[in-house]
Amino acid sequence: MLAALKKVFFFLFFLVSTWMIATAAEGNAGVTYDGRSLIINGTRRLLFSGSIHYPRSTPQYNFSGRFDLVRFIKEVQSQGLYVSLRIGPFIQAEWSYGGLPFWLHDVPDIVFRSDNEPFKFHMRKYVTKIVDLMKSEKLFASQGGPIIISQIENEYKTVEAAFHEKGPLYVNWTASMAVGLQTGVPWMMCKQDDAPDPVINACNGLNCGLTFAGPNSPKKPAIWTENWTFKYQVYGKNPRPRSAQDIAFAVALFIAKKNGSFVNYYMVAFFLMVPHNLVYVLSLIWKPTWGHLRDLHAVIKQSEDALLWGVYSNSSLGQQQEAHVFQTNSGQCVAFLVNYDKHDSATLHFRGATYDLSARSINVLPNCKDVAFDTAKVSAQTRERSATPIQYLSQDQQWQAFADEVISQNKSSFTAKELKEQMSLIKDATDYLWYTISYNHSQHDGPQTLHVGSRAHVLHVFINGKLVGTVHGDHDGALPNFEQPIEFREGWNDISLLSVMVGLPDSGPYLERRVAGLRRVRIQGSGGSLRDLRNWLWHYKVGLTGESMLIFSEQGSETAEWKSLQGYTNKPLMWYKTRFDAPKGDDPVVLNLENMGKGEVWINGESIGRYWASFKAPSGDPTQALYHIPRSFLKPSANLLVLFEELGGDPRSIGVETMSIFRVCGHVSELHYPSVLSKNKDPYALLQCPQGRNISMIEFASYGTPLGECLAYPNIGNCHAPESEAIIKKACLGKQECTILVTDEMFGGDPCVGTRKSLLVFGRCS
Ligand SMILES: *[C@@H]1O[C@H](CO)[C@@H](O)[C@H](O)[C@H]1NC(C)=O
Ligand SMILES: *[C@@H]1O[C@H](CO)[C@@H](O)[C@H](O)[C@H]1NC(C)=O
Ligand SMILES: *[C@@H]1O[C@H](CO)[C@@H](O)[C@H](O)[C@H]1NC(C)=O
Ligand SMILES: CC(=O)N[C@H]1CO[C@H](CO)[C@@H](O)[C@@H]1O
Repeated sequence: MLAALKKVFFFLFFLVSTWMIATAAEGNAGVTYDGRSLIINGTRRLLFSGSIHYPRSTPQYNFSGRFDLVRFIKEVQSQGLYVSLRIGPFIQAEWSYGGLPFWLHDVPDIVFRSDNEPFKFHMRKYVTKIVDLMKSEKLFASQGGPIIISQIENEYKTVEAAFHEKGPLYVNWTASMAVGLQTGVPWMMCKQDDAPDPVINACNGLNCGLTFAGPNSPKKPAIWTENWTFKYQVYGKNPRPRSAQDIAFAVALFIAKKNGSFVNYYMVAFFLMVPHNLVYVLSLIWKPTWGHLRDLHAVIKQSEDALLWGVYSNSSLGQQQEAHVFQTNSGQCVAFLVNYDKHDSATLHFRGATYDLSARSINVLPNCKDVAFDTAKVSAQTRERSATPIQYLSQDQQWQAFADEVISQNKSSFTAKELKEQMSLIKDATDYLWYTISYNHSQHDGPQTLHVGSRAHVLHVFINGKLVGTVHGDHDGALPNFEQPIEFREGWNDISLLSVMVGLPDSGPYLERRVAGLRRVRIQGSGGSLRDLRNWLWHYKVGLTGESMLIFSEQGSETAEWKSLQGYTNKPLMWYKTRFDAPKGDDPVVLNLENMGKGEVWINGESIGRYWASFKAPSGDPTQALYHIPRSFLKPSANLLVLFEELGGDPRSIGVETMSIFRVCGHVSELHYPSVLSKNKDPYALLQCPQGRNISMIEFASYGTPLGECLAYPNIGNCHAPESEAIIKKACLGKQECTILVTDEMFGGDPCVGTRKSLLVFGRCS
């Protein structure tokens, strides 16, 4: 089908897959660039790619064992793919500390990402180490390897002003340090419009076709390093997916208007839970986005010569309409007709012909005459996935429980007469810090109210070992603030405050100065008395008892005294343990944690991430309920599942499920364009079940004016070809895939002359 080579770009932390859209490589090795594109082996190239943060996917790599970067890049190369190495070291990536290791925080006099000697020393050491590692394995394209470009820093411009005169000095230093390493392939900086020569300034964003100011030299190509395919998803918020039409519009506009020649989709892969307070449940492959972009890439590939070697011109075709044209001397021509109008369609006149454009759409004319692709018309199928419960872990006897300790002063590990900053104690090794104190109460004092102000993410308040309240902040910046009347007992009381972080901050200037943990603790009496406890003698303990036992590992779990489940459900600070067999087959495996509170899960000792199902999004659902268990973490049977539940939940509500595509849907009108990858001249709907599954049922089919959409409830409209269902059943039932032309002939004649018709069809896979 797609004749182009498949190429992948790997970004250190960001892996990028691409279809190389190019003619055969020839000439000198190595990579250069000009104002049009990267030049690989002497040839201009149009590139599409997609990112993966490889430590978030499996297998993971450090520089040894699972984190073997060299092995990873060689694997990419063996697949015939290219690599774009985004070295950082700051990568943001919605990752704890933006990818910087926490020990940097403790380097004396350090200021991150500034013209600061200690930071520059460690940055140079790291970047040199990576580059030398790649060079020693001959992995740069200049050495015959797959790495065609590298990136230094990440979106620095967004924080640069905070560093005053040291910002520009740092930018110049990073550029010359990187270039000095002589990789033989170009360097880029994303979101750094003044990237010093010869470093290429690249764009990140949702709409680089509109927002990118362009390369800062006519000798540099337009590169889009992060095209956000999905909006950042955080606990307590609804998911914000991005439509296939919107992404296709943005990509086509970047190529047409900004002369773009390299687009990287951020992200394309399915991830583990990430450490910061957000979740990615993203995988483009089963969405219509995937097929729609594949079709766009194919059209762009057809026009590669005109795009890379043609002369560019543009013209206005109306107030909100434009044409962008690339034409070579030899007559190759591609045109992009753009309608920016978000609400209305437009009729455009271009080179003597008339074109009807939908609202906010781009039509691609690979011969400057016939439309081959419309960003607003998705011919690709929509697939629906669902989770099928395989095993309910609902039996009491399946589970064992271990109660973690509420730390009172005699269990603490050190003391201080102040409220300590949290991150410098937990050092990214745990989320948890205990602050405890003894408080002498006399009934004469009357009712008391406890106030605790925190700059961490969650706070649990225990009085004499009992949980009396939990408060938490949110991604918008709200901080945990506890204020509640407390019934202290006469005499000494233990106040145990468990301060919890959900990962470290991931961005912003002066990350090393950020503070977290408790800031204020006061007890207010009814008579107006106020005790400020900030400088009392505080007792501390870093981390949980279960964590220090490595209770989630096979060995560690044996050292714990597990109890039977009874009496231990819906209690805070509980560890639960069970075993389960891997589901058969190779569908992705997930754990359904919908009814749990907040915590973390380990499978055979590997964390699959934090969960926070009790923090509901406005929709009323947890932001994420299903947690992916990579198959590579599983053995056929008796897999160890350990979870820590912070707030209280019932592990018997947890299920092991598999994800599969159960329904496929096509919604294609007479006006849709067939994919240029197919031989069909007419629009068509393609229904395709995954390998090993067939279309077992047609749930709905109507050619005419059906109501509804894929993913929505369908119904027959005013116009309906009565044979629709029978015809489609005949074409599709029992097959893995079927193609249905969207034409009158296919459906036994025109059911309503003069009306625009479409086909809406839902098939079930089993
Ligand atoms: C690197 O990965 C291996 C597993 O492949 C692991 O044993 C080792 O502890 C890791 N090293 C670090 C520093 O995390
Ligand atoms: C450049 O061409 C040579 C010879 O055809 C080939 O071995 C090499 O892999 C090519 N390099 C890249 C980066 O495509
Ligand atoms: C950075 O380098 C550019 C030349 O690449 C120079 O024009 C500029 O003045 C330098 N900035 C600083 C702050 O040194
Ligand atoms: C690094 C960065 O800014 N990432 C962005 C990636 O894309 C999402 C949207 O998909 C943005 O919200 C992130 O901020």
